[in-house]
Amino acid sequence: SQSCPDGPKRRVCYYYDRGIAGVDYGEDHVMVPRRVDMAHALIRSYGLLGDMARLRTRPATADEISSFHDEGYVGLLRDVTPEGFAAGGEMTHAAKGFNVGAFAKDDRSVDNPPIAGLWDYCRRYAGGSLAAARALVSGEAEIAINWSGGLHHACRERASGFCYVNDIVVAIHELLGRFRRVLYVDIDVHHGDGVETAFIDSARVMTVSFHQRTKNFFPDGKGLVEHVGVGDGQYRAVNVPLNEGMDDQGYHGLFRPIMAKVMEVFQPEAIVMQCGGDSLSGDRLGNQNLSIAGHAQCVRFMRSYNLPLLLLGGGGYTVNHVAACWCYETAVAIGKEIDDAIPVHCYDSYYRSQGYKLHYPVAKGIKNDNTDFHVTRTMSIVMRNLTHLEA
Ligand code: ZL4
Ligand code: CA
Ligand code: ZN
Repeated sequence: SQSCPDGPKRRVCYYYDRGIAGVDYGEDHVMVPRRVDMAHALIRSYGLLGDMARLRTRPATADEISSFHDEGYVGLLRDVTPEGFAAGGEMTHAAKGFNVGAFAKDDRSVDNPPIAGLWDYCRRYAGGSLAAARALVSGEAEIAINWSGGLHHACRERASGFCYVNDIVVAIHELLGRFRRVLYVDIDVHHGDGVETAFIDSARVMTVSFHQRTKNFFPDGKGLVEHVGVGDGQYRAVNVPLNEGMDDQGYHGLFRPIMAKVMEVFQPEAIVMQCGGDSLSGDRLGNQNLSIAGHAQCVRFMRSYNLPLLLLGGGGYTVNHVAACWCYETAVAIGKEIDDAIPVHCYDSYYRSQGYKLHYPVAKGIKNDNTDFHVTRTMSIVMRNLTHLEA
């Protein structure tokens, strides 16, 4: 096959379901599914759709979603409506029990509102990750992409952190039908707790999360460097906590050696990467300082191992940043250079503040609280944990 700067071009399958664009978490909610439509429009305007196969659209079924989730919870996701919830009866009570809710500002469940079309939304984004996993299993794709997936906080029987169905866990289960060991890498600024917990005692799935761990940052009390997994999964959960203000150089000083060691000791047969864009500079929720190039360098690094690779979305709350990032990462997946100038397209006005350039500059004068002392300590603990897996 044709060659590109990072080795041969890859067969890339891309999944996008238009039904996701109109999903509304609520007027002032920070999660905006339309950002995936923005990424898609950008990808199309750069002409990247011609370099990928499009996957057939089929929303996941209740049975497929139940491969991980609790039946009662799946039933609630299917039945709950904004009106039914507002009525304040039994459904309201049931929803709150599954951490789906609204209204009370102090209530954790405001994160996970009973939105209109919730079940349809879950089926569509999970269907995308499942279709992508199947394209890797069949060998149809070397890299498969679903930017609407990556909802890493959802638990077996409850919603959490804007996530209802854990499409990642469902996709990994599918991959385990064919691949002996699957590596999960999570560069979202939040800890990938739902995925870590699902495979906490599994020898076949290794989870690695890089995340912000500062006072009260969600999910509180998770993702400590000392959390390494249990039973058969011991040392197969890797956590890399960060302070605020990490820049590209500091991030890669950790990412490359840690991931190289993980690859060496775990020897996965497939890789799933959650590419949450909230670790980018200027995010509404995250406080990190990565550039798009720095974020995408993580993708490029994992891609260089030439294993079946599933790329998923996740967080990302400054919509123009995250859409630009996922478009650029799509180009990286294909192995194609794209121009910095954003083409004229339906959403181009969103990029005005970044001068209609894909690569916006990182924030200046941000303090990097990740001191050499902190980084060196984290690195040495993680590396020591990983030596336990050496043959
Ligand atoms: C919002 O403005 O830290 C939800 C959530 C809704 C609209 C109106 C309600 C206003 C920020 C967040 C009150 C909101 C109070 N609205 C939210 C402990 C918390 C309880 C809820 O990227 N309040 C909970 C979840 C995190 C908490 C982060 C990241 C997902 C992912 C993968 C999930 N929850 C404190 C916050 C707003 C809102 C504004 C919000 N929620 C920010 N951080 C959280 O990892 C997709
Ligand atoms: Ca993470
Ligand atoms: Zn996040």
